[in-house]
Amino acid sequence: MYRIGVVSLFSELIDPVTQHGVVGRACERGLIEVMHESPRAFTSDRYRTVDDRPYGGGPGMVLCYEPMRGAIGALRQGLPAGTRALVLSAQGRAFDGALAGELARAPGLLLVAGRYEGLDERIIEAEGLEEVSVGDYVLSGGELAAAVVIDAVARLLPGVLGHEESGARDSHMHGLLGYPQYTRPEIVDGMAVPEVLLGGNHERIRRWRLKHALGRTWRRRPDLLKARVLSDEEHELLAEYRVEAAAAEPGSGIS
Ligand code: 9D3
Repeated sequence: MYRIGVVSLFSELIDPVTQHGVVGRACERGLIEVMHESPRAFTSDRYRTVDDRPYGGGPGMVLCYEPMRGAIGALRQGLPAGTRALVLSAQGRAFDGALAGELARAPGLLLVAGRYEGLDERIIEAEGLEEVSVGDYVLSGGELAAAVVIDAVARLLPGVLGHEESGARDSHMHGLLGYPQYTRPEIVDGMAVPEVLLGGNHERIRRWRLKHALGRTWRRRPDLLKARVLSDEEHELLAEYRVEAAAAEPGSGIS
């Protein structure tokens, strides 16, 4: 059982990922347990105050140290030794597949989601929280980012994906964007499905899909392609894609 603890003020924003689809089933089957604690439960004043004004002035509010310490401490009780402890933060290192893999290999995971302008820096230090961001855009808090991390990590845990969805199937597509997908009807609004996908030639289909996965990655995410070694076949298929793309380009002389 992989245990995940989440500290947040708005657990309703994280629940959907644990209640539906692949991760929902993994929770039902007891492969994953997600526990939640609110810093609000670790306040003692009559207004249950969790935030206060930033020292030094400026806009917004900061989450107070003590309620966060209480919520983190309570969750740590139920998490195994060696649990990775993250705070979702716009200032963090970028979350990616490699980090998802590391987290899936850890014995457990603690996720702290901030709100307002963030946490008192001392809780990050004292708890040894690793700061992780899910992208270069501004969110209203860490909850949706925590949901992203839970979903990406859960998919990598043993038994969570059936062999139908398992990554092993597309191992040759590793590090590439997905290829185009089609389903019935065969023609819709005058648009046909690529002919190769209709025949049963699995080798031709495999090469077509690999070519288009390479082509899309080359066009949209050249950074991913640079980070990946291409096989001889992949070089050949990408060259083919580029020739065909150039021929299809307006101004290529082909009407
Ligand atoms: C506009 C406020 N910013 C001042 C420069 C700082 C800031 C504070 C709090 C920016 C974002 C947030 C709330 N965001 C998150 O908690 C967050 C986040 C994000 O905004 N983008 C990408 N990943 C993440 S993970 C957590």
